[in-house]
Amino acid sequence: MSDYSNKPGRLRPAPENFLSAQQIQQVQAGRRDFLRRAFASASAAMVAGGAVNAYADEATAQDEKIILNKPDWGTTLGRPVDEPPYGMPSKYEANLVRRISPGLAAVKQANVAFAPLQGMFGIVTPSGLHFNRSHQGWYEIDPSQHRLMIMGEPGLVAHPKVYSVGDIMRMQPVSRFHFIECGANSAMEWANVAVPTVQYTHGMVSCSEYTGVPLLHLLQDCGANLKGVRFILAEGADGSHETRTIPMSLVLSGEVLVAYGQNGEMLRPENGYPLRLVVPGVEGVSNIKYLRRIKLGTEPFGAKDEVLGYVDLMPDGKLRQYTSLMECKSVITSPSGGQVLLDKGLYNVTGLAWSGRGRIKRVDVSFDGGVNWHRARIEGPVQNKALTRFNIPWVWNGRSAFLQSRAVDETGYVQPTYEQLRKVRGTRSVYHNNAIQTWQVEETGDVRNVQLAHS
Ligand SMILES: Nc1nc2c(c(=O)[nH]1)N[C@H]1C(S)=C(S)[C@@H](COP(=O)(O)O)O[C@H]1N2
Ligand SMILES: [Mo]
Repeated sequence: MSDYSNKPGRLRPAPENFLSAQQIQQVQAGRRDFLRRAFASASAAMVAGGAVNAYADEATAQDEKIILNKPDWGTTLGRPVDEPPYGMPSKYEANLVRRISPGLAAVKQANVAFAPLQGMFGIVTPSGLHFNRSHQGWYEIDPSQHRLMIMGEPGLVAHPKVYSVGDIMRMQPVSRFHFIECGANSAMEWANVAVPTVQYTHGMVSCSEYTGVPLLHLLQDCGANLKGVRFILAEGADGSHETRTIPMSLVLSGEVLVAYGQNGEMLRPENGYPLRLVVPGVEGVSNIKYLRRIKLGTEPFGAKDEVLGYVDLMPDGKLRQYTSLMECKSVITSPSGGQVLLDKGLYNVTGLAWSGRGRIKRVDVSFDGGVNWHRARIEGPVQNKALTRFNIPWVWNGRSAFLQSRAVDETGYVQPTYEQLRKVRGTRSVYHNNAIQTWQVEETGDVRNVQLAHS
């Protein structure tokens, strides 16, 4: 697990992409004057109660040169408006990409590409940056060759049916924002491996606006005996034929979707095009991609990834199974591991919170490892089983600091410390880690992943 040579560099609050190579060199060589002055005036303004000038310094010679310059882009004809026909991010943002964790799986097809949470804003994960966990690689399925079958144990479905993608798109759709988090998100942290960046500690969570049809409506269309069904089995069409049991109560709530839309367009192939099951609040593996079959039944189906995988080894040696709900969790995404605070002064501390039980009620942030807590500002909208963004301003005084966030959901559940979580779950778990994350800001400004003894 040692080769993280592809870890992202100094991102925010030091967005190196916006600095010239010369400026980066200056910073790395310790000549930080151009930023020191900016931050000094910012923190002075904070102390004085917030002057108009708090976030930018007086114009420097370099600023004047830029503002008075007449660059190509201000004096010539730009590019044709239909090139490219499908837009791409700026080439200056090329660092913000999904990354594979070295050593996690022998073959790349069965690995995870983690989402770069450290560089994202708001709550929507751009589709091209959504994490990708595939047990046997992803496929580009021809939608005209894809079908979804709904069937069941004897007596449970009056009219078993096979739907095309077009059939499903004719039905009345709903659009909802939901997170998907792999049950193995933050897995390495159980063993305190301290992987270096938030991309690897928490990058198996993403949030999209999904468009699709409640599975309930499809079951009604098939004349399912809704009172008789207690569990459903969902199966994917890919080589892994991922299968999972889902309690019928979730389906009856109307929340479980057969989705084809993601962030305003069709699902991306990596994320299950042309159909995926969205089971809000439930661990990623239940959100079956390339959905091809739903079977209705009366007992849990005992699939591989609920009996052997995605289970927790408890202190008494028993396996905890069918614990699929993702409990309330949060993480500071910036400043976070691998980033560098270039100098003392004002920073925006930002992060994400979510709960498989509903809406986020509040998020508190600590700068001293959990001794004092400050209520973060929640940036709406706060939605059911969706990522929720929080922000809080902080002036770094140049000394070692321990940054933590702690979320509370609408049920009153409070995100636990590692000490609290290990008391219940022991130390042999891999999955379902929702403990409070600590980032240490060292005196050098480097940010590290640490775990404190009593938090
Ligand atoms: N058909 C199929 N569905 C699947 C998987 C898979 O490999 N095949 N992986 C599961 C797992 S373990 C997770 S965490 C989520 C990941 O969804 P994503 O790749 O869209 O992020 O999909 C789930 N659904
Ligand atoms: Mo997963």
